[in-house]
Amino acid sequence: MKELLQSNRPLVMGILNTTPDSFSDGGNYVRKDIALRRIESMIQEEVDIIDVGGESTRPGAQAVSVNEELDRVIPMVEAVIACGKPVSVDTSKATVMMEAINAGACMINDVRALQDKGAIDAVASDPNVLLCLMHMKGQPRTMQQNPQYSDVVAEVKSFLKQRVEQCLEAGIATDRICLDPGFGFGKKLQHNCELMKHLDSFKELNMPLLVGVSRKTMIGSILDADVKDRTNGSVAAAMYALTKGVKILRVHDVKSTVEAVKLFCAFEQAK
Ligand code: 7PJ
Repeated sequence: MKELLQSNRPLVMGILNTTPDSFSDGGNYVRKDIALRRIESMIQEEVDIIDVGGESTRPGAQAVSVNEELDRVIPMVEAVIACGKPVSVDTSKATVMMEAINAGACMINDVRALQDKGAIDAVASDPNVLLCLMHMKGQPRTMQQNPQYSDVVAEVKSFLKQRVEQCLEAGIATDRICLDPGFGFGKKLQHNCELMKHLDSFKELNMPLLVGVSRKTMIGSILDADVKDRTNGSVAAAMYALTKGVKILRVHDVKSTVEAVKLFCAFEQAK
């Protein structure tokens, strides 16, 4: 799957959330049924990779147990693989990483950048699995309580650089890693905007960039728009990120984003 990161066009990563708060009604069967339909529709919309998450990392979210997360995530990993699509797993727990890799996940996407116990070793154990290291300041429950930076771009970059060094020391090859500044994770609007404007400076880290701004508060704040009215803003922000050299877009609205990426590529490929 390493060729995925070497792709010469931008990739669209579709979000598959399996946390109960994202499905308002019903028991397990209904939730799984909805999730399976969502997988199928994303594939029809030409998604490149599906990111399965079982732990809510939104501001204020509570922790989930390993078993609960496994129960949510693994069946979905299996379902995506059965459809023949690459799957990544959004987790910070070493056990979930191991089980996801065993089930065939080709990428681990960790908002805690493999800082939890055993996480680096879990990813290092399979030489083919890809990895996304994301920056977060603080912990989800409290990270939005007045985060402060003297230079947000420098601080995020320096954190990611350190995490990359740890990964390389553990034997993870550079061509397996992509980096993410972590929009909204311990950042105020001004920090998010500054990171967005200076995304091109992350090129100095020599790794593909993944960006997730889809439907986030930063979009809502700028547009004064509810979550359900943030699609256009999310796509616009994603296109701005592409002009800064971003490789992977983590999004809810797959169809709109795939269409926008096609236009972006057509213009970029012109003489
Ligand atoms: C991100 C993520 C992100 C990466 C979430 C949400 C919150 N993983 N997981 N980057 N965000 N790599 O989607 O609103 O920005 S969960």
